[in-house]
Amino acid sequence: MQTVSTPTHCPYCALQCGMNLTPLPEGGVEVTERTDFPVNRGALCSKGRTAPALLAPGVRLTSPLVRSEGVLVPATWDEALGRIAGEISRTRAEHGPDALGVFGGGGLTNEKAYALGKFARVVLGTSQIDYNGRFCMSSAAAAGMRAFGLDRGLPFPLEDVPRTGCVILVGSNLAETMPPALRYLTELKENGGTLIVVDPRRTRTAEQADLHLAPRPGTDLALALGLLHLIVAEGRTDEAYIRERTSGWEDARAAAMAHWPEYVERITGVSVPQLREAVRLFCAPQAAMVLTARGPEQQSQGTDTVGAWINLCLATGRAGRPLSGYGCLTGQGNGQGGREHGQKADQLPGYRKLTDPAARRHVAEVWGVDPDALPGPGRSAYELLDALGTDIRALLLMGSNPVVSAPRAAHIEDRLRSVGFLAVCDVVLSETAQLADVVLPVTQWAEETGTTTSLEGRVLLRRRALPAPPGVRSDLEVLHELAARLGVEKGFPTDPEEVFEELRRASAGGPADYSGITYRRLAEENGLFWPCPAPADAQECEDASLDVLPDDPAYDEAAPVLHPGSPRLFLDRFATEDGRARFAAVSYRGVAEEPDDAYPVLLTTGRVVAQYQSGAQTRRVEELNAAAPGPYVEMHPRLAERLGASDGEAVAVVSRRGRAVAPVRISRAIRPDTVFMPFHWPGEGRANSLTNPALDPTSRMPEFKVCAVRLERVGGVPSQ
Ligand SMILES: Nc1nc2c(c(=O)[nH]1)N[C@H]1C(S)=C(S)[C@@H](COP(=O)(O)OP(=O)(O)OC[C@H]3O[C@@H](n4cnc5c(=O)[nH]c(N)nc54)[C@H](O)[C@@H]3O)O[C@H]1N2
Ligand SMILES: Nc1nc2c(c(=O)[nH]1)N[C@H]1C(S)=C(S)[C@@H](COP(=O)(O)OP(=O)(O)OC[C@H]3O[C@@H](n4cnc5c(=O)[nH]c(N)nc54)[C@H](O)[C@@H]3O)O[C@H]1N2
Ligand code: SF4
Ligand SMILES: [Mo]
Repeated sequence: MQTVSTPTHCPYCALQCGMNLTPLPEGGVEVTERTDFPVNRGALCSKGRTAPALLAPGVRLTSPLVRSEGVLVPATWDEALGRIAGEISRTRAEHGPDALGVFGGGGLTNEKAYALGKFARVVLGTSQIDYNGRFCMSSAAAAGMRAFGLDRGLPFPLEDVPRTGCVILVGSNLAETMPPALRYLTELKENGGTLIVVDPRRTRTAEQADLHLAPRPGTDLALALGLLHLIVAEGRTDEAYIRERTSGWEDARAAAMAHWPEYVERITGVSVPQLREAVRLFCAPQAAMVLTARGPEQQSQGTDTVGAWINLCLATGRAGRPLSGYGCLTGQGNGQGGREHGQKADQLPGYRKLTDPAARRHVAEVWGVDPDALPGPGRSAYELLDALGTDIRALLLMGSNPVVSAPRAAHIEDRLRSVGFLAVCDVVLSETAQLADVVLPVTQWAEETGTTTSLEGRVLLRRRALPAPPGVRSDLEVLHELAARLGVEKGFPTDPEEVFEELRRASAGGPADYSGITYRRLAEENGLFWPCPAPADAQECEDASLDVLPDDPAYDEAAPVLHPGSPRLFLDRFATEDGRARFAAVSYRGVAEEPDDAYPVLLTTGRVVAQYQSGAQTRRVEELNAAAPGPYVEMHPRLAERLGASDGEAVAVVSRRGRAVAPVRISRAIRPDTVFMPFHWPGEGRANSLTNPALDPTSRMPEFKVCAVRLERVGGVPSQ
């Protein structure tokens, strides 16, 4: 058999590594190296390499399931879709459109995220839609918006990282969460640059650092303010830059000056000499970057915390200049695009605001509806899940597994059980799908085409490499069918390219402008960075960008009118109204739940390399389970000794919200006042049974990264 390999991208994280998929003669598909994609240059982590394991029929869902007499039983598509449409109509008639909830995911392609947002607003007429990206990078997005007027996680490509002078990496463990990206940090050091890692744990990433700062979890805001204090005190600010390119310095400066190094040392546990050393390393070179990930962001003051880190860049003239700037390492496969096209509670496609009358008019016109018919902003993810069974009576969930991944998960599980009707689209029977009234089995990345936008802001084409098995349908087909059954026959095409063409028009003129991007260009150009507007003349755009390929003789002629995309932002001006970046005048405040006598230890949570998120996918892959078989509680030997627990022994971790049991893993890599649990597992070792849903007031991000717990010996070995 002639095998043709298809160049595409990984289904998992936001690095969106390039890979080739080669169908095997005996069925299935093999992942092979794809070296032409510059971001990973062929390298993959164990998750990407083993992703095809989930394509096998035994592992995934291949038939719709409908709950009958309490159990999920196989059903036809007609029955399953009919049941969902019926429940939606009934709920809406009885309780109004806002009793219908929709929950999406940052793993969905741009086309799906766009169609889901449109479905909620146009077909259901509900304001109640949000998605799991709220739990991910929302604090960085809010801070980026506030400072720069635009949120594109990285405003520069990763290839700039090794060429800067110093990187402060705050709360990212990319050696485990994006292994191929570690290369950018090792190259930075080879080039003579320095790396500072801020993490309460000495992770595999922190081991690479020239300087590792290990603050107490939840104190990054104080740390960043203390560093800014020293920058000012040591006269290391860039006054000309501050004058010409920023606003709000006086207030931010005054706030930082109240954070004396000794005070910051007391809060964070990072010594004054270490603070000084960080300032010295950061300020020495011409160019420097600050990159944040979930560590500082998943806090109830995450937006202010990121704002304080951005302040460091602004005060030293390191934003909107070559090889310098602030960036957020977005997490999910389409974590960037997923936050741009309308599955977020307050948003319309193109990163437009639902409250902006001009945005409403533009999108309503593309959708062929009355702008006044579009609902307003709805609840944030946690608040939406928390309202299930009360204000929200029916939920359509696509691309998330909140039973494992939501904060205060036992409560959310209870809400999901009490909602009148739950429909879940998934590729596997996740813990959340197990609670559903109807489960729809959908196609997977290798079986469907679509675009994602990577953490760099690079829009990429994922290509279909093999047919889907009988019995499954794509998310787009599901939305098309449901819309039709609810009386909307048009506007929900099943062909992803057709959806993308509409997305182009809907995003045109918005902050995340995709109008100059086409599938054909993406196929030829290895991705395009947004904003990538179409040329002013729409006809010219159709001619140029849709039909002319680089190998066409007409291309040279057309090329000048094709926007090249925007790998680097803000070099001339920021996206704020006056073109200036805005300092955040923020002051330290503590976490929502400080330790006390009853709950004396801090819990932080995160990831391990071999499992992905709620584990719905990766816990079904043998090789990954062998590498990371279950939850654990990482603790310092001193804490273990105090508890009297030995390595491998089961302990209970108890918070005000619940209890989890998992074996101890003793490690000197963690602070003695803190324990760490990965959150990938359900059941008794579920870390989210413990976490605190205290929300950041701006981003509505829950405080996943810190809560107060106590530890109890339970004796014996845990049962998982
Ligand atoms: N293997 C794997 N890779 C993934 C994922 C996965 O689930 N598994 N998920 C993807 C997604 S969606 C995301 S969002 C990214 C997340 O990528 P990362 O942000 O790198 O992952 P985390 O492990 O959640 O958190 C990073 C680090 O923050 C530290 N930390 C904890 N509390 C604090 C604090 O208060 N301050 C600071 N400064 N640091 C703190 C933790 O010790 C941890 O090492 O990974 C993506 N890649
Ligand atoms: N304690 C703690 N909790 C956390 C975090 C933490 O650091 N600590 N991190 C948070 C973060 S950053 C994130 S991003 C969330 C993620 O947590 P979740 O939202 O639960 O993410 P996943 O496990 O990726 O869930 C995706 C689900 O969608 C399915 N799926 C995959 N692709 C598709 C598709 O194309 N269509 C459909 N319909 N389904 C699909 C998968 O099988 C899976 O069941 O967890 C958050 N929870
Ligand atoms: S680093 Fe992310 S994108 Fe790359 S192979 Fe691993 S999971 Fe996939
Ligand atoms: Mo995430």
